[in-house]
Amino acid sequence: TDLAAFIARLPKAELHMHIEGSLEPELMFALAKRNQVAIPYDSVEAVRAAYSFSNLQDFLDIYYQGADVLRTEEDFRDLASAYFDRAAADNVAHAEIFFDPQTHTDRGIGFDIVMRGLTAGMDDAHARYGITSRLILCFLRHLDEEAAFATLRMAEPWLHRIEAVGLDSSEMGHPPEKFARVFEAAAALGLKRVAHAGEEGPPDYVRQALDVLKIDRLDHGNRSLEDPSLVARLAREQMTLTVCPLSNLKLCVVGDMADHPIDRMLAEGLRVTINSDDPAYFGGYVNDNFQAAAEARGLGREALLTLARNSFLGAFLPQEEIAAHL
Ligand code: ES4
Ligand code: ZN
Repeated sequence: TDLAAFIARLPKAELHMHIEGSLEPELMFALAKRNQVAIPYDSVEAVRAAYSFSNLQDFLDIYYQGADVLRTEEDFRDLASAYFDRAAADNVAHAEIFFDPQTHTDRGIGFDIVMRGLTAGMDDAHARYGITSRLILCFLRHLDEEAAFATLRMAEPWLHRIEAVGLDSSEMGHPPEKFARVFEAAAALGLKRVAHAGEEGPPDYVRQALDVLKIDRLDHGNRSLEDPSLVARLAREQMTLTVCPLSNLKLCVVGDMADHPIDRMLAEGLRVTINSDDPAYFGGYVNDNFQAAAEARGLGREALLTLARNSFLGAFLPQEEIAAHL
């Protein structure tokens, strides 16, 4: 249709995408074979059939298991390259990619293996497609502060290739303040800061992310809408929210796409963006997320253009590079 063509042609930045969540079942099978790793599925169809979740934790259990096929530098490079092929097809000009080093180092895969593979894929994508990208190192919030500090120490030789730190995994019971000192140390190393907050957690977790972690960008943030004074603050500060419509549907953050608050967020003056989160698990890449939200909420070209412009305004790029995309 007309709108689908408009979405496809819009240049966009993707600001919320977990690289381990872009592992498609076909690549999972290929890597399982290459590395002789057993997986608990006998077909690509069986893998897809297992992707039925009713909350964040159900998803995370399957997602961490899928990542077990990632073993070598080549695996991480292939994973990143597969994502960038899809991103290029969706007219993504810039991507800021989350990775979860603890998911790998806790299995005995070296931090350097992960970094060498992912950065090789990023450099290939720049050469092939002109896509620029950055890495955001996420701490797993269900693990403790000391484990996060150990991960930050492993990152120190790689700071020239890491733009920011983030916080992901199980939100409930793991408030942002648990990582206050880690984020303070990351800031002292010159890293920007983001955090998942208000996906399942309450508005108070969003306030903690702002006030204690001093975040530069808010991942999800949906439940901020329950607190009018918080919404007013996010709008006043022009905080970028990285919203993920298909993720919200699959993880039951919204009951139906028809109830997604994306247009309400725009109407409140929030700087919202649309992103794919874990595209291999949630049923689509960034254009699919634009399309699903646009159809369900009747977004027109003006709203879609605002969402795409917001993605560049919220990017961790120098002002002149941002201006060149607007
Ligand atoms: C995630 Cl959707 C989501 N939330 C929290 N942590 C995550 N890790 C990967 N996807
Ligand atoms: Zn996420």
